[in-house]
Amino acid sequence: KEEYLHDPKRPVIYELLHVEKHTGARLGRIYTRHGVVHTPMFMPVGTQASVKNVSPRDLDEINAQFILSNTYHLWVRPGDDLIAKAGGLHKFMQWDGPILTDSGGFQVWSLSNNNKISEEGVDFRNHVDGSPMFLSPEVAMRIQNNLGSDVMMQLDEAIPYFESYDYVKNSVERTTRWAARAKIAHQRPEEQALFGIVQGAGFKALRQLSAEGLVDLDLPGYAVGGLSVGETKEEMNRVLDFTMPWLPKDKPRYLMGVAAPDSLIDSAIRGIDMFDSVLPTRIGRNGTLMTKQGRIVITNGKYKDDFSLIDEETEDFGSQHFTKAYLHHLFKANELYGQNIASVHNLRYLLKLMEDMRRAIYDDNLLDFRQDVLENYGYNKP
Ligand code: PRF
Repeated sequence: KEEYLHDPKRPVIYELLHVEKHTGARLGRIYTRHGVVHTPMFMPVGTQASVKNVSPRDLDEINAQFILSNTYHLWVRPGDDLIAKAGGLHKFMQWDGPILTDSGGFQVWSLSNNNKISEEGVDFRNHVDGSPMFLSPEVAMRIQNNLGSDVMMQLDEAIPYFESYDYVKNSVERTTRWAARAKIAHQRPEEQALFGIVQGAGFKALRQLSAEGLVDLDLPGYAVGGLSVGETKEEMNRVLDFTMPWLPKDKPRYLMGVAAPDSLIDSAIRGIDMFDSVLPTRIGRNGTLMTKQGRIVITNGKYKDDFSLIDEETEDFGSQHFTKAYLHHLFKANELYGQNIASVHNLRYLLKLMEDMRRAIYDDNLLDFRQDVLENYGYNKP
């Protein structure tokens, strides 16, 4: 079916095509003003309006569909006004596919100093020049309206997983009030979709409270936040098991900050449609490659004279043209091109994993696919 779903009042439309027979995995499409994407899908991260070491042309070549960028970083530098003046983030960075921007809720906690949270918002000092800044649900919306992203995230408090019940409850209630304020502050609800973020750490009742509060706001999509922050994989699966039933079936669901191959599959099985993580580009620029046979650390001495291709099974340009010995040399000699080769390779590995996963959902054999990926990637091996 080729027809383009369009509704002038809704910037993002989710179309559910198929639910896998033996799991809850969903095959779907998300229609945005910058194109249609197939789900479940993975978004490469371009924190500062650049996917590190990867050009928009590389992204096209490896079939990246959707990328993520960061409100916090672009606000601190170069400033959302400057990007608005440039004609918006798509034009500024020359990526004309869909862009999702995270709200800053997570980055303020992980990067800045002297954070103080109140009902109004968060006071902090930024990580570039230490100057004081104040981020509120309204400010996060103004910035993202200026950036012009297709999907904007509400400002949330990303709570450490092991906080007390009382702390998490107060925080979740505040995050829901912040979502309501974000919805009111939104300047362009017909052009940019605002997603809510479900928090609640490992508490079943609080995940429910969070999801119900956000679903009442009738937002165009929902994320699950506060996971992949140090809890075990079993805990993450358990939280998804009791959180997903509260989310509407006709809206996209996004698990923030996850890219381990087993977690991508196990979360898709529980009904997640969207993922992002810096993992592939971060480990890539440090010389680690993701392959079907598991991780390769290319700086290891055993690759010094290994003249086999980087990865025969992944179709990015570098993997198909260069030898492991060559890439080993580039990293040893600090040649920056090596970082591009490894980052593009890792992204293509993950995008291919998602393509294969979509095929497995369509064919109703996702559990076999899971087994195959896990065994080959090296999970549960001694
Ligand atoms: N909230 C926001 N961004 C995030 C997270 C979150 O909880 C996470 C958690 N893994 C990653 N990025 N706003």
